[in-house]
This record gives sequence, structure tokens and C-alpha cells, in this order.
Amino acid sequence: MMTTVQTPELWAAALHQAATLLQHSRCPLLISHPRPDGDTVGSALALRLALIRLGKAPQLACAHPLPEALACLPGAAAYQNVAPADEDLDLVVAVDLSDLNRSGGIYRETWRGKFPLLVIDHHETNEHFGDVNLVDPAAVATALPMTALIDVLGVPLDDAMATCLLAAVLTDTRGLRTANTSPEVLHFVGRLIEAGGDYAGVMEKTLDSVPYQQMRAWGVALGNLRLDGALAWTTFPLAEKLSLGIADHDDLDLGNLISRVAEAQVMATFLEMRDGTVKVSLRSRPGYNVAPIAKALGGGGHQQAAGCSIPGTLDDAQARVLPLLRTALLKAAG
Ligand SMILES: [Mn+2]
Repeated sequence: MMTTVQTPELWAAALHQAATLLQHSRCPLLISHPRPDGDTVGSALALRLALIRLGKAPQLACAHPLPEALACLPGAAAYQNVAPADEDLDLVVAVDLSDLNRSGGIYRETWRGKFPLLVIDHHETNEHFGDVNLVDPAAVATALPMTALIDVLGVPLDDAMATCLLAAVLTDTRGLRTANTSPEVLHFVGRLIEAGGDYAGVMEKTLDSVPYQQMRAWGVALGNLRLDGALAWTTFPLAEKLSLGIADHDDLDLGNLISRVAEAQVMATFLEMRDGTVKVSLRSRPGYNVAPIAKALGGGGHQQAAGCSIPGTLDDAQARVLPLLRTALLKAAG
């Protein structure tokens, strides 16, 4: 069902339908996407806490383990890396997933038509693949539609929920630095702090903490950094990953690191994976849109941050992606 949420009426209807699905559920499964980030985890954890307050038994699944920075959030220990048995669930909730491939294999195709699917997200490329789609592309993080839903469910925000939601909004805005950080976002953060959320603790554990091995990996990536006009990119070979003991699901946050090259408008990182593919992260400054390029290559994301996966070597991936980025730069300049 394709629902385009444009008017306040349609948005209110989607909120109501989402709340109804949750109210009728006893044991919903909340799915966070692989390579979990603060938004997919924080938003799912906040909903879990709200549902527990309503006397329900929510479950959490994510294909990959949580990074250290998120593993200490309230309720994070409840994550499983596999889906529960069919008899132990009655609703599936996709949190911060732009499409079902982003479930990382947690979602089973046999669930279609058997369990309702609720999608809560903010990706511009979201395919509205749920029975109910609470998708707000204008939101800086899934945490915002999630909080609107928790409000409709009538659960007041407590300190634990607020801390989870802060982790979501602060990481997706890279510490309130993205162009879409509006007065409403700052009011939202203020509300979370008022509710008892640990703002300083979340900042310190997420944005201000980089594991030692990751920082060494940044050294490799910075060594491979290239700049051509307004295009900056770097590559990360598999051999370097193996010698540093970096897992495939760890993207090293290279996209955000490279996005700070002052001369660049469009940035790309190429990570060689163990399965013979290359993970590509695209970033751009406002005025440039990398989402259509990622989408054309089978991926997805936002205007300023998108990604995709390409089969082949690092050279193959660069040969395919860099010309598209140069064309996008020329188009935007013209
Ligand atoms: Mn997000």
C-alpha cells in the first residue's frame, strides 16, 4: 500500500493506524537495520520501553551486534540477532529501514500476509513497504515520528526513553550539525532533556568516543584520501581491514569523516568487503543530492547521505561511481 504522507490529516491517520496496530499487538518484533546506528537503535529502544509500559512483550532484533557506544543504552541487552519463532510474534515493526532488504535477513518473506507490518522511518527513498507507513521524510531522525507515535499511545516520556531518543536524534544530526537541524529539532531535544534524558552522556559516548582500532583505521583511510575538484574520496582495502581486525559490518564512520574535507562538495568512501563487494557511502554538502545516485546503484538514503553496495573490486566500484558523482557535480554547478 502506497501512502504519501503530505497533509496533516493523512499524517494523523497514519499515526492513528500505527497506534491501533501496536495496541492490538501482544508481542511485536521491532527490527533495527544492520550496521545499526543511533537512530535505528535509540528509536526502537524507546518504543520498546513505551510498549512495556502498556503491558506488552516487545522483542528486538538486529542482524549485527550493537557498537559499544549504543550497547549501554537502556534495554539494549534485549537485542537478538535472529528473529523469534512465528508463534512468538503477532506484529512486525521496521524501525529506520528504507526497504525490507535493510532488515539484514531478519524479516521472513513467509510473514507477508501473516503478520501486519508497520514501517516507522524518515528516509526519502522509503518504499512504503508496510501495511501502515509512518514515514516522514522531513524528519531529521526516525526518533521524531517515533515520539509522535509514543505520544499518541499516551505513554509519557521517562528518562530512559528520552536518553534513547537523544541517542537517535543526536547521532542522525551528527550533534545537531546537519542542515535540517531546525528550531523544532532543538525544541525536541529540549523536551528530551526536560524528560530526564542524559544529553551530555549520550554526546560523550557516541559522537565524542572513537574506538582505538577505528581511529587507526581512519589513519589508513586518510592516507588513501584523494581530491579532484570538488570531489573527495577514499578507499579501504580488505587487507587493511584484516590486519586491523575490522568486521565487515563496521563502516568505521568513514562517510562522516571524509564529509569534512573543506574543498569537497561531494564525498565518497569505498570499503572492500569479505564477500567480494564494495560498500559505498556517499555524502554531499547542501545543494547537492546523492540519494538518486545511490538509488540508481541499488542503494538508498538521503540527499546528503546515501549508500549502496557494488560487486567487484575497489577499482571496479570507483570506475562505476566516480563518473556519476562528477556528472552530478557538473549538473549542480550548471
Ligand atoms: Mn535515521
